[in-house]
Amino acid sequence: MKKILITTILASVLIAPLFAAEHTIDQLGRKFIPSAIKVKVGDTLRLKNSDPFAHNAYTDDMLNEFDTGMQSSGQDAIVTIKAKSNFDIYCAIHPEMQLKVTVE
Ligand SMILES: [Cu+2]
Repeated sequence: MKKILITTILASVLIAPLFAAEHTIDQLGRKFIPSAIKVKVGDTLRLKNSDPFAHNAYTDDMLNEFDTGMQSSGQDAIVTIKAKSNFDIYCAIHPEMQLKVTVE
């Protein structure tokens, strides 16, 4: 039983990246574009910054916690979806910015 479980975990860790998708989100005009996204565990979010000033994306979600730190204009930040949990991403500099993430 333990062997099957380990094999299953190993298989999902090894195979998951093959099916992982990258979703591009722009930060433009103090908005996340799009403002809502559906993703799967293992997918990555590429957060672009097309504004001429910095952003700092983060979430407080316990399972997917991250903080990109100060992200300069033109820089990309990559975030990997770690767990099934619906959460919001905010910008530490612009409180009005919000991105709804649904993990299917
Ligand atoms: Cu911002």
